[in-house]
Amino acid sequence: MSDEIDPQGVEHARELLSEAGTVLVLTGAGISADSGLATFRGADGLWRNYRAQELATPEAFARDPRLVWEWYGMRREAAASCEPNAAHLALARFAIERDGITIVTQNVDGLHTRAAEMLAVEQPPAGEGRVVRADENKAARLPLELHGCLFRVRCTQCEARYGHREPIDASAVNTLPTCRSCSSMLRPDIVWFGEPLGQAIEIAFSVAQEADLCLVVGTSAVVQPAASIATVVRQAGGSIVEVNPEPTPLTSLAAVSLRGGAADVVPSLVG
Ligand code: BV8
Ligand code: ZN
Repeated sequence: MSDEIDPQGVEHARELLSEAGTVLVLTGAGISADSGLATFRGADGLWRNYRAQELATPEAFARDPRLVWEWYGMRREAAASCEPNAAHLALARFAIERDGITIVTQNVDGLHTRAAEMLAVEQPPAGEGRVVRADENKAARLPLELHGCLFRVRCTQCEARYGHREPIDASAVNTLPTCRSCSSMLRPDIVWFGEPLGQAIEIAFSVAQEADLCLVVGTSAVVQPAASIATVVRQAGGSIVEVNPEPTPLTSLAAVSLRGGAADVVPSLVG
């Protein structure tokens, strides 16, 4: 752990985590910064160079699906070439090893899921001649992906929704991916601005009502309704532990706010 992270804060956060029966972990783009992915709103943020309103809305897709797919194609390539970092892995292990842990992410990069999958096949205990899948005993404990996933698509016309990892050819409208069932155009399975979040947010809010602690990692906490998950935990009597190099609107509500990078700090909290 680097020197500037407050050791007393880390100790306090560890105590709160060990006392908590149920923990909701809320993550944002900052947790993937240490894997090399750009965040959205920082100095080098993705949306400094691209105007979100031109790309991450249903109106933008209706106007220019090729341009929107081109942008998502680039982001898929960037995410696919990254690896989960120490924070993703520590959280995946935490969720597998302890009951009562729910990981809720705003990220669409799939790195929490990949971390869980990397831990899902474990070495057999000595003397046992078979591989134990973590999901056979307690968990593959996949995260709740509030804003969707870059590697899933859904149909613009029918109900079809499925995984899609193949490269996107966005050179022309007629090379964009089409639905297996009805041949209509597919779109990224991403929640764009102005769109509802679906069942994941309902589950997240009901977990938040019961959670003893919300561990918030790497989010600017400005996008709603996701940011309210932490305030719901607080209002229901739970506490907030925050990990972020910068202060956020949640900092004043947090019992502990640790200034540091996710990959440095998170393993020291949940390891
Ligand atoms: C809805 C997907 C209703 C696309 C994304 C005015 C006030 C309040 C709300 C609104 C408003 N106007 C409009 C709204 C609502 C709107 C909203 O919240 N807007 C905000 C911007 C004001 N919300 C919506 O539209 C939502 N839908 O409300 O629907 C409805 C109901 C019924 C029926 C119809 C409609 C939909 C929200 C969609 C969110 N989708 N994008 C894509 O990804 O391509 S949001 C986008 O921001 C990202 O996807 C990401 O998930 C999300 C959150 O960002 P963060 O993850 O926090 O990232 P950010 O860059 O901001 O911050 C990074 C942080 O990391 C920083 O704090 C930094 O310090 C830190 N960091 C950096 N390095 C590290 C680090 N931390 C740790 N370690 C490090 N190493
Ligand atoms: Zn279809």
